[in-house]
Amino acid sequence: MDTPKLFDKILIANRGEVALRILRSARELGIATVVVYSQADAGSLTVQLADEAVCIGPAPSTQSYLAQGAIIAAALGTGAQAIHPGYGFLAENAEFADLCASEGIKFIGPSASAIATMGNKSAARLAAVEAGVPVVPGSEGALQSAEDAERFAESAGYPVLIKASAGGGGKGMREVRRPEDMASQFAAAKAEAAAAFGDDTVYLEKLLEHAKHIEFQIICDAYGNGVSLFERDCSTQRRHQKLIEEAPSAVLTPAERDEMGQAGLRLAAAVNYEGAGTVEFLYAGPGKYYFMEMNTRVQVEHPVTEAICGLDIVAEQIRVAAGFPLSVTQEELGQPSGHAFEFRINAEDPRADFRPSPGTITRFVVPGGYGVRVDTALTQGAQIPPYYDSMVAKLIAFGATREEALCRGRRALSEFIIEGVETTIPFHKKMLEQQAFIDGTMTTDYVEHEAEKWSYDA
Ligand code: MV4
Repeated sequence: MDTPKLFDKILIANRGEVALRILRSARELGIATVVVYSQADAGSLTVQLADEAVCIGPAPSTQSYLAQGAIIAAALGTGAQAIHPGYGFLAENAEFADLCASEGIKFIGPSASAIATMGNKSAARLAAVEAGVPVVPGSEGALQSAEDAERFAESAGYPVLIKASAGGGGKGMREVRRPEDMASQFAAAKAEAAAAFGDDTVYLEKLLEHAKHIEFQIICDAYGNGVSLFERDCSTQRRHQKLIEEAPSAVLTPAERDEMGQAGLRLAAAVNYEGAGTVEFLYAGPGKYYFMEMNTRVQVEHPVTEAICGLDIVAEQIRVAAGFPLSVTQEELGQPSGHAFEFRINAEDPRADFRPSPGTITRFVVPGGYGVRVDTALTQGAQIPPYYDSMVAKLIAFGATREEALCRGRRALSEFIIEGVETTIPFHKKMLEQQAFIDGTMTTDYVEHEAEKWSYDA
């Protein structure tokens, strides 16, 4: 192995808190930073802190953060040797990863082929089966007709889920609870997939109800080394939008943790995975875990994993992309240390069906103290534009035990002041009073079945 060398300069192809998060790790590694920004983000903190900033277009994402050509031109024009895509936008776009390679720019992430395989959910499922990773009982490959779907559902038993191969993250999923609904739901699912993804391929799985969403963070280098950075419980979701994540989960035993982590690493090895990735499982009780999807990007919720592992995941991504071996071995990681929660602070109004609440921040007081981290690019007076995702901050509360982390989370939320827009802070405060959350027995259907009825203090 030639002695690897870190990049001199990288371009960050993202915005908001994750762009600032990446910039901070790059700066600590002594790497110069270039950020691209849209006209709507001209006054952002990230633009102010970057070594160089290139305006790549007007506010709409298609004309800015998704504009592959403009981003490549900015990288070539500034001499950036690598691009970190963050999450969302182009982070899981195989075509962009290929374009970077063809332009001699290192894409900080896995290969285009690994991105493409995991982006096709039925191909990902097949890769999991071949890697000996348990999957939910499902149709083998895409379904050709409603009759195929009816035959599978009769054998597996209702309810079932129709899933779009090109979907993911809950997009293009339809529950079918009765045989008489299959034909119409099958046709609707295909039409929806064709319209949303340009690919009408669908497959079927037995619906697993009242399960937890437990995902494993893995990271692999270019030398065949891979480690599991343990799990995150992401079951507190609303309409497939995660709201609270925690690490480690409150339910896995060390044996399950090792077994599921190794399953995730087998899947990564099967696609020659390099970089950070997340393998999602549905967890229905001891020994009952099933592969759902693999995400080939750094995720919003990565800080809770950093807290329990003592590792900077973004710095590790940059180092691995530059040709360094992993900084840590599985033996050195041992078992998780402590417990962490992440509360997603979205500019949404929980009193009004979580509708977006853009506007100007007139007051902004962030919590602090031991075991508290706030990842945000917001400052007082900042504008929250309507063009992008509504998440404006992440509050991470860490403690030696789950109880300590929970208590610290309550205290930090009580200090967090954001005025000028509505936020999800009242939702988080209320969730931390719920016995199901306190007990760690939350499942993916809780929020929609319970929290929808909540009222909030004025
Ligand atoms: C499932 C499932 C239950 N049974 N598949 C949601 C998006 C992607 N991660 C896959 N997801 C699921 N797939 C089977 N066979 C439950 C989920 C799921 C979920 C479903 C409905 C509402 C919220 C959810 C949150 C996480 C996972």
